[in-house]
Amino acid sequence: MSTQTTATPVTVTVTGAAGQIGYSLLFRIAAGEVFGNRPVNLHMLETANGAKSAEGVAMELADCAYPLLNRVLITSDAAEGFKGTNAAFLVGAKPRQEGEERADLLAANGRIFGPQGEALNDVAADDVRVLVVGNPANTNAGILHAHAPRIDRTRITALTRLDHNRALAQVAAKLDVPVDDLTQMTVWGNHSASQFPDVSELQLNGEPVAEKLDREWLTGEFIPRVAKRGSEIIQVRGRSSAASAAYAAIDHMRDWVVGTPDNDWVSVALPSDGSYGVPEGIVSSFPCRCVNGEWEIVQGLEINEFQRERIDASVAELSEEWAAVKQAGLV
Ligand code: NAX
Repeated sequence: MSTQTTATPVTVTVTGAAGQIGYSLLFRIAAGEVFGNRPVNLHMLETANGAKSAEGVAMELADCAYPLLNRVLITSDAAEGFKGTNAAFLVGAKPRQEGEERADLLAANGRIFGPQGEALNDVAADDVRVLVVGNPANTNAGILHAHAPRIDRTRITALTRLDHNRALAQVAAKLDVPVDDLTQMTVWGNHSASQFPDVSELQLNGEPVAEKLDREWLTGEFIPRVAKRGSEIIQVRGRSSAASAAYAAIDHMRDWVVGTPDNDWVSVALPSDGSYGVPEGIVSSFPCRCVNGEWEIVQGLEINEFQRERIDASVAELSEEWAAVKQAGLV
């Protein structure tokens, strides 16, 4: 990296900055965990109600005296928050209320992500990288994509890295091996209970490992445990995953900036180009490599009947969400 590049500040926007994921995420971004030595201009985009709390977080950021933290902006105006942004973490979303239908949730989020997509389209930097964390993350990213035609398909992504990390951790514990020795995990589909964490291509120190994992454990424990881990955390912790979600978001964005290792890939949700039978435009999780700053879906993997069934089930759920969004006139 040249001195010039190192000295140019990167503008990072975090929506939902006053929330619990934001509270873990902002400090790590300011510490240089995503962009290395580049100074950071941090834009905290919150609702009017969340702005005061965001100010408190900004005070704590100041108190850390981060050498790389160049400037902090707090705003409720999307056009201001996304102005010149190089990396946008879209964490703020409308949570599901008790008794609320999924269609209502989709509609409420459509009203957030449509205008945010338009603002990103108008004012973000040309090289913007967008990561949607707020749920329903895949479909929110789809709404954003529909409202931001200037931004390339592969630059609008949703977070399934937490599911990917959870899957790696479960297998590492089962085999009693360091998590770092495992490569080529894949999560397909939606960031929801229908997701398919897939060990078919998983390797342990470069050797296939799927046959060491019995089918009963995979279908009876591993897949449901990873897919429902979010609910398990809520049950035990009393609140939803926050630090692990922030950590995964950092992983996702850092890999996008520095690239993935040659012998590995990660799980990324992005608008489909038709790969693996996922209808074009549906935002699904795929195995992806980052090459020269661009996500590429890993091609040529053989998909057996067991995998096909599970990928199709999750993609069917995504297609239903997308149909509901269209029916509500949100795209
Ligand atoms: P919190 O409720 O703690 O924080 C959300 C924040 O977003 C609040 O401060 C709120 O004021 C703000 N907000 C709401 N609408 C906004 C808007 N239009 N513009 C800017 N800010 C807005 O939630 P938190 O625990 O931080 O979770 C945030 C989102 O992440 C939720 O939608 C949650 O479901 C989702 N998650 C996604 C995960 C993933 O892997 N994709 C895992 C963790 C998490 O469940």
